[in-house]
Amino acid sequence: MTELILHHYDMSPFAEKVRLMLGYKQLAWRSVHIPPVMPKPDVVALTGGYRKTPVLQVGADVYCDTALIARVLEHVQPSHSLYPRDMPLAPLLAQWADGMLFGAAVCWAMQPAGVAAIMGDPSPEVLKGFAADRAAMRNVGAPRLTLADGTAQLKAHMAALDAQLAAGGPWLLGALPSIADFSVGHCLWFVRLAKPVAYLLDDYPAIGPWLDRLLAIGHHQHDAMSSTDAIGVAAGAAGHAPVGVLPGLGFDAGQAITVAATDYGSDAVAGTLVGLSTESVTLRRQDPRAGTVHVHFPRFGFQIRKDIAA
Ligand SMILES: N[C@@H](CCC(=O)N[C@@H](CS)C(=O)NCC(=O)O)C(=O)O
Repeated sequence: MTELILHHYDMSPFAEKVRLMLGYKQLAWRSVHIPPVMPKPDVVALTGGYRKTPVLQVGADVYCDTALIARVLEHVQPSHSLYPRDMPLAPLLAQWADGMLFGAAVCWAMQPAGVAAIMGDPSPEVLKGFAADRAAMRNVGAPRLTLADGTAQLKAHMAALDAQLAAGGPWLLGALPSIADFSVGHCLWFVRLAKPVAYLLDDYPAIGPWLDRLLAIGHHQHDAMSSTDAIGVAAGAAGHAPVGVLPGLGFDAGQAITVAATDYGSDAVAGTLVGLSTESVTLRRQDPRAGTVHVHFPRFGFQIRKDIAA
């Protein structure tokens, strides 16, 4: 099998979600470190404009968003399933965590003392650049969560998660880990990383041991790769993962389309539609360095539009 190449950076919570899923499935991977802020020319060469972290590359197939990356890992290694049969709501709980819980956890963790711990005492210039980058990523008109909003929401979420674990366990939905554990876990990993404000976790006694258990899974075996080499892997790939456009979903194979996230970081990626289902959408695009790339997105949380400019 072609190698799994993860484009990520250390302090990214969503990257930690994928690193832990790779660990759980005992899959070896290549690690490409990417910048945490724009510009990211080597990421964009592969994705066509999507800039969020992480991205999974398999040859000339590029998978955006951890909800889809989780499905790919499940396909590559079905054992240690992220979707146990008796936990059908696990992906929906994961979606909630990746949106609502993540927003509240980041709001709490990114207080000044937390930022200093997470980013290693950044200079005022670095901090200013980071804040400007994240502000530019917010969709026009989307209100920013205040600390008061985020704190109240995080505490309410934590109380519910703590009660759920106390009532059952050892994992969120029962005897086995599921995608929900990894989605909740990366958010609380980030709160822990913000050491001076991580005390919030202490008020929820069932959370600490569960988070210890999850993080003990680790990241399995991984070797560094340069972003230039990763682009070379795409350019040299023999083909792409099979995809097809299902009928009745509003679009036809071969159409010029754009795909963009609907929450934030909504840079549109343009290309030709080659894959569509209720779960995912795939477009084909050409890049001068990466060659013909298939870029895949989940259907949930993304908008497809006919590209009238094409
Ligand atoms: N829904 C996305 C969210 C990814 C996300 O928001 N990642 C953050 C880092 S944890 C990000 O992209 N930040 C801006 C950046 O890295 O450029 C996913 O599941 O992958």
